[in-house]
Amino acid sequence: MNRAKPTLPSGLYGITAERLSQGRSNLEVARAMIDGGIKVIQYREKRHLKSYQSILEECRQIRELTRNHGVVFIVNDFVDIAQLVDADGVHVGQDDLPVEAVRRLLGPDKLIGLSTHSPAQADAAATVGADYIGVGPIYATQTKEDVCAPVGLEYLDYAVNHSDLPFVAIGGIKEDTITEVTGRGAESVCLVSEIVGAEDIPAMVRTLNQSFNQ
Ligand code: 3NM
Repeated sequence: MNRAKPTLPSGLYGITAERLSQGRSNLEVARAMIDGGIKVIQYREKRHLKSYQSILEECRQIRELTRNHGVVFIVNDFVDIAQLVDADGVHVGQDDLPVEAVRRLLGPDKLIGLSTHSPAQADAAATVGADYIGVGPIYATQTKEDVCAPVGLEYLDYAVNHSDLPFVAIGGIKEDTITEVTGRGAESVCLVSEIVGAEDIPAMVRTLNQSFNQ
């Protein structure tokens, strides 16, 4: 088994969000995203919405699926679950466990992503040892409960020109706006509700992925 540290794949970055998934399970959504050709999936659920045991079981199944398809698997926030299922990495927010602490738990060979919302946070992320950053929210979003006001395309421009780390643009991006984001130089883009809520997820992923070639 290849245990080398993965890098952030370019292209679309998928995140689970069961309450927006039109009755489909996270596993079904993950499978559909992979059918569409997605190369990285983050498991993201709030703990109060399901038991920790069922979160572990879902992550175990998605880990197996992603491994079988060579897809990078990241767990949002739950470092213990990421370790238990041997995920490729963990994504944390500014108020979650600090990156240094997550690194101590995961070791050097796992990916650590950090959400950032300003140029200062982007600059700090490299010094604390994050492997990649989230840059957002680019536009207004209802998907993340406690997120700050949109940072707009200005922060994206900063990341394109100055980020020392690979980054994924996120927040309120839709099918009709993704080219504004890719056109400015974002090589990795995350759309949550637009993908998990799509009637035909593989078709949506294929359509969105074409934006990177325009
Ligand atoms: N993180 P949608 S915005 C999970 O800005 C997440 O850090 C954000 O969902 C950030 O594509 C966000 O449905 C939700 O707007 C993005």
